Amino acid sequence: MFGKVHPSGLFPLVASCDDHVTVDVPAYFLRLQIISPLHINPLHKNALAMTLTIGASRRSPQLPLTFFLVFLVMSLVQGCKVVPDETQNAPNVLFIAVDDLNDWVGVLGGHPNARTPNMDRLAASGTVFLNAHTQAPLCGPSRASLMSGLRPSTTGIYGQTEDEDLRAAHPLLRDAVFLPQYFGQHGYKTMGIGKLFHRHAPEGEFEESGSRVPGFGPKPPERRYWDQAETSTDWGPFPDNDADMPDYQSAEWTIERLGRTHDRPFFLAVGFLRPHVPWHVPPAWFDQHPIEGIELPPYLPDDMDDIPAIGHEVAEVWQMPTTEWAIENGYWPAIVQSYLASVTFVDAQVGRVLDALDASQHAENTIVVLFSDHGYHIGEKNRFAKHSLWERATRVPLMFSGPGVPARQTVDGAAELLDIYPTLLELAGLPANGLNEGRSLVPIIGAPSSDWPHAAVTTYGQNNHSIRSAGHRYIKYEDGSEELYDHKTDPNEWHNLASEPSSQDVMGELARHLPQQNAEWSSLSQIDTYSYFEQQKERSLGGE
Ligand SMILES: [Ca+2]
Repeated sequence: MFGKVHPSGLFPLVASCDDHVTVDVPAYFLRLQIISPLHINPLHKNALAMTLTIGASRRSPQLPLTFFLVFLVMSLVQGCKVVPDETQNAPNVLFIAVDDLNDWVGVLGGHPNARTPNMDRLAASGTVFLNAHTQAPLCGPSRASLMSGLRPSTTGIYGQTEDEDLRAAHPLLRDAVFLPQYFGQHGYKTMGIGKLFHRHAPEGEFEESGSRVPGFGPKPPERRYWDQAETSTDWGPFPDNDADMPDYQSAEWTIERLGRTHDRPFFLAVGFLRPHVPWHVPPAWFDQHPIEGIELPPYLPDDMDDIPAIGHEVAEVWQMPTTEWAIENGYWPAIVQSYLASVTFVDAQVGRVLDALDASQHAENTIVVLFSDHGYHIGEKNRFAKHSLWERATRVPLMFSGPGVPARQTVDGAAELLDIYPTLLELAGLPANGLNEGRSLVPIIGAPSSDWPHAAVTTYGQNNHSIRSAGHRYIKYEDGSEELYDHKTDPNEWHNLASEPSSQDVMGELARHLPQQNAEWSSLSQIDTYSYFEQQKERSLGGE
């Protein structure tokens, strides 16, 4: 377990040393003890002791040699993997990703008809972030960001990127350690199923992969209401049985693994597909949302009139239904019902997994994180889509529970999905990853009412950013156009205040959160159904 290093044996150790390294140069000289930052974490009961014993020859105690040895050992330790203590008190991680789930979750209050008893139960058993936002309003770049710990504006991954292309998409990603693998490198058993990265996960990311059923679940033989090749958007009850849904099967796979005894702590990830389109789930879930009781979300017909021209281009979603169309055809209540039914269905799958965890030997020693990759407009701002820098598309559920996370707690401070990576490391007592651009939320989990001066940044394309603070949303596009919304008086973001003289100070303050870097588009990333993004990528990469 512990490496014993002789000068001649240094090199083999570099690849495999762990939490205790002894360097023993014949005879005498220097004894040095290093307590790494890891041990200061009070949440991790099994503080690791790292002791370096350096001996140098009694016959040759020259100072230069000693310094050389100290330097060598420090370099060695920096490159070490730190393995959790063998007594196995290191907490497990259950990582639950939900696809396209906006804030229509009971505890988040996004819709009066939302019915999510299981996510509400998870929230009550831990800490829920009420002002959490995605880094990109699109699956691929959001997941690439949270898994790599890097902002879209750092990597140029503004659009969809195949899992196997991720490493080649930007030089920083070549040697980056994605979140599951980071746990794997620190002694965890990693297991994952379903949609976790853009499709499932890069090859080899998980020690045990349950893969993903391609697509988004069973569809009726014919499209029912919306037939457009570039989207799976459609709705209504289908199929008859939960067991035919990939999400049900993913829960099953996860439950089986929660029932096992593992020889190491585990990182177990499950990525659910609903409420991603198509909004087809079995009829029983529609029965929980009778159409006559459905409330429509807030809608202002001339809402888009005060948005700058580029704002319309950036948020273009030509293949999706508009709200005007849905109203004209009488479909809006059915769409709302179908989305709500899809949410309640996926909530039940989350519930099955949580029940299995509660019944398992891992119940007391597992950190749970649940999040969605971005939000979704269900008619607000004349659209049924993600693809925007507004609240409906950026706000996400984000909740943690388990060891070190107080129960029945809500946090108002702004959080980003990028924060999941460093937060999980700190909760698990693992060393921080220096490449992470997010921040650990552990301080605010420990003191939710403390001052938290941070804001959440969402990026859509190159140099189009949205900043969400406690009270405002500020958007700045690449051409300098701006939007400002005051959430205290305008939670629906209907009235753009950017042109008012009294807004200038607030906008100046919020602009300080804009990323300093706006990387050029990665050639391996695309949003190719929209002309604005195709043209922006061409401009970015120097083509005309
Ligand atoms: Ca407006």
